[in-house]
Amino acid sequence: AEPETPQTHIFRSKLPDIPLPNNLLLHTYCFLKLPQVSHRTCLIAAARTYTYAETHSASRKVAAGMSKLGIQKGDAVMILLPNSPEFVFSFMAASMLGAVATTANPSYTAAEIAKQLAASNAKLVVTLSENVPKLHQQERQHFFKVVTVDDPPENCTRFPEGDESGVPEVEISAEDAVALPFSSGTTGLAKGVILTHKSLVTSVAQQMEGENPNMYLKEEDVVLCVLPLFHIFSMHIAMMCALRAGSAILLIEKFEMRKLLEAIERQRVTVAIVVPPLVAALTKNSTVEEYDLRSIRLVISGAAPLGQQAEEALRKRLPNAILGQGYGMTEGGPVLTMSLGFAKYPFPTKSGSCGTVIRNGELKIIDPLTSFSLPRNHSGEICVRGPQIMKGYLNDEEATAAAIDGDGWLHTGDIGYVDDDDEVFLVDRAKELIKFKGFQVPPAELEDLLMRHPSIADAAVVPQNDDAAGEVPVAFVVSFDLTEDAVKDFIAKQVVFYKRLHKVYFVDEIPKSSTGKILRKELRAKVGSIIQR
Ligand code: 4UV
Repeated sequence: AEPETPQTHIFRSKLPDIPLPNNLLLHTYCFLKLPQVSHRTCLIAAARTYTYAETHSASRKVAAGMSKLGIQKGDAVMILLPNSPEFVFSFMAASMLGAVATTANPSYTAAEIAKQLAASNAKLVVTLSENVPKLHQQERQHFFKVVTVDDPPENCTRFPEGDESGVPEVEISAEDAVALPFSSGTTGLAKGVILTHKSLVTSVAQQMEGENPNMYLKEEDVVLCVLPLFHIFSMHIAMMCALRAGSAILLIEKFEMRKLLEAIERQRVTVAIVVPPLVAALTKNSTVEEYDLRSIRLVISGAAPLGQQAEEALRKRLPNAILGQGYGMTEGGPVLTMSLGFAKYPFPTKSGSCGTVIRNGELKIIDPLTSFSLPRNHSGEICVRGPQIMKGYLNDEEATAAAIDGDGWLHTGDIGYVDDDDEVFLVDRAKELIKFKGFQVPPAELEDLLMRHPSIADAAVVPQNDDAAGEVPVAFVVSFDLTEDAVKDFIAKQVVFYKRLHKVYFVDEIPKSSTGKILRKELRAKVGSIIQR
């Protein structure tokens, strides 16, 4: 790496640094406003709403119940739930016990869940009864308990609720892990990302604190939580930031356009957290015109590139809303840059920008070949540093060292530049990762599955551009006797819907470098996949 000198080009927020309350524990910090907002609405779900006092108390009861089930400091608890009050209670309960919440997609297949259960060594799974069969099919690699938030099937217990006085006194350090989402990062299989109390409190504080908060949420706000809470984008803004602000959180369990629009209108949503395909749906779907969406004042898009057309179309549809992007990465704790258009005293921003680096953080752009930092308006790999980034990958020192260099910079694998106004623009993704509607699809995972097929000699998976999903995975396969459908079915049986292959190209060989690395750029060029613009 480049030795840091005064010539190193380091970019910072336009907002001044602030003292960070990152000695606090995550649950304490998220409920910091409890005395002022105890009677205000906190969670709005289909079945009922919860005030802040009720949410806090329910989280404590669940903590007491989990403790009774044997959960202790350092234990991992898998939350395998759709957006629901119980997701929030379980997450906060784990934090209160010094335990670690590992969140997973309830639509995962049994095999996908088994991998994360084993890697995280989870001692407890909180889920719905409909998911229980997926937990038992697999040969268990270790012992874990299962609780369901609905009527429990045989051999399971009901979602634990103890007496609030049963929350044990635990000594927890801000440096202890509190969340363990999984991400493949720049390469390889999904890995547990260790996020500590300190990293998450820092990241929320970078948005919410200061005289001019970067993302200004108010107690009167109703924040739309339709993106799944198991993914870091929703978990961070729709749960943690919204709680810290004392806003109401509208929990949508399942995306259905009409129901969503009805809910936005009825609950008078003011802040919408979205991914680009949802922006596209909101602009293209004519049913939208039947609803009054004028309550929305902020639209925050993230997790995948937002096309200029979609952005402009949404501006037309919601002329009173401020529209902008956040750019995050699970390993980044998660926010790397955020639109300053969301600030209490907003700055002007440009269309297509992903925002400006978070305050109390540093960003540099490095030349991918030389690693030297680049000045404004030059594209290179985005690197970010600050107390918010992950502690590392669970049980994987090598991958951690590859992601965070000796000077503490997290290498994102994203290519972009910083313009004259400190705004960050993404132009490409150099890493392997494929994003289907913002969901992670790690090519290495699909390649690993393909290679297990006895008739597949070699395989490579790359993204192909797709109007609806942004990107979809497609495979190059070396095989003499398989059909495209056979390969597609083989994968479809083993993975969640968004990891399914959309196309299989049969080839004589997979292009590789002299060191045996798949030449992904070459394959991406073949399918015409250029990330954006
Ligand atoms: O690890 P991950 O799945 O993480 C995310 C997180 C997005 C967040 C989180 C918190 C926020 O406050 C917020 O605004 C956004 O997606 O995937 C990380 C990769 O997704 C791509 C980029 O390649 C990251 O390395 N990505 C994330 N945001 C954007 C994006 C964006 N705004 N535009 C283009 N690509």
